[in-house]
Amino acid sequence: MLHAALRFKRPVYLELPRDQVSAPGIPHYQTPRIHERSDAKSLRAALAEAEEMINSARQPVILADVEIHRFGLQAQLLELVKRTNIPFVATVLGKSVVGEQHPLYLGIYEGAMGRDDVRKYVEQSDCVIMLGVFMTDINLGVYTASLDPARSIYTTSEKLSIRYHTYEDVRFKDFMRGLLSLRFRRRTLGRIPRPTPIKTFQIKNKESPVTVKRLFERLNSYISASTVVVADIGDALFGAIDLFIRQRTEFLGPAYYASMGFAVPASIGAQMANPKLRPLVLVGDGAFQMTGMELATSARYGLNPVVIVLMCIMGLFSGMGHYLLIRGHRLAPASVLAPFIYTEIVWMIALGYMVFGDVPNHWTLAGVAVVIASGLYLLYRERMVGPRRNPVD
Ligand SMILES: Cc1ncc(C[n+]2csc(CCOP(=O)(O)OP(=O)(O)O)c2C)c(N)n1
Repeated sequence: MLHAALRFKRPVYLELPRDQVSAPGIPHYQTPRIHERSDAKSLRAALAEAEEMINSARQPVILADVEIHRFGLQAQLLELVKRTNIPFVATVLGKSVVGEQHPLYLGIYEGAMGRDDVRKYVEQSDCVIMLGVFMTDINLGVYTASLDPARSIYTTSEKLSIRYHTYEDVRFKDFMRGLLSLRFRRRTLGRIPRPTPIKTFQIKNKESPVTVKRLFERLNSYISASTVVVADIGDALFGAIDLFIRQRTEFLGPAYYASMGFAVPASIGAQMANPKLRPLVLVGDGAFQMTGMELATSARYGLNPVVIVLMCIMGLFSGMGHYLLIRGHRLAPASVLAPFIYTEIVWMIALGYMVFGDVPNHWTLAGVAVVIASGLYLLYRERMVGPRRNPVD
């Protein structure tokens, strides 16, 4: 397990069987050095194919992801970019792999969910050099990315393939270092897509409403080289993609597991790890309800994250709603409460109309019909089955 954690630079679960808790351990146990060296011939062949493919490409592009952070290969990435003049993009998970003001940085590639100019550049490339990329749904724009293996070099801690050739036993680090030993032609670049430059935020009209767009524009001018942005899942993460990260590895987001409730606790770890950075936490009201209490830990350790809760009023109301629901279940059995819960349908439609001017469309009405029909079916079925003998069931 520990070896896997070190080898792949990923979290692992350690489960200790109860009867092993007091068993004597093995002091200074060293894991066997398995799989640590690359197969020299395989590495050489892979590098030769990579060199030929990159040199003959018309428009190569580098796609850098999280394993560049995890294996500490940022310097190698920058060196490769410098020597070859090949522009690069990052994924959401790899955001801030290097400072986002690099002149050859195009932005975040996330299929149809990202900027169109970046998408076109990457998808029209005849050689996408994918370095440490996790090909997952969220990371690649919820199934909208289109990366053709026939035009890719794909290397991670687990696998290396170039076009349709797979090279066994080549370590990610060795391949990355090997790339720097190759002879690449330095290319002259035409026009490349660039992120919109950061503007100083100006309040045009004091009366203009706060919008998500303006909030993120404002945050962009607030962020400095000593800010670490920690985003939770939802609007917080997707909005934060356009934030300009000044230094490397100063953006943290759960773009792999998409786990809600990440940002507030992660900010504690981030600031503990690097006390020079002040976390800017972006979190939705839902995720904040799960983890807002962690701010007590931040306060206890004297940390000073700036926390922005998106849609906090909704959070407050839904928190109160949940609380009242719990109170209700303490006072009466669920079967008694069920009819009252159904009245929510009427209340919500009425409130929706009065507050937002919403009239339920046919989808909403169809959904309501499904919910009511399911409830009636359950009622009918329970009556047919009769009371259960064992109430615990
Ligand atoms: C631990 C966990 N539970 C549930 C989900 C499913 N999920 C993804 S986004 C989301 C809602 C998040 O709400 P909020 O934090 O308010 O952010 P918003 O989407 O409104 O921006 C849920 C429930 C999840 N990703 N992780």
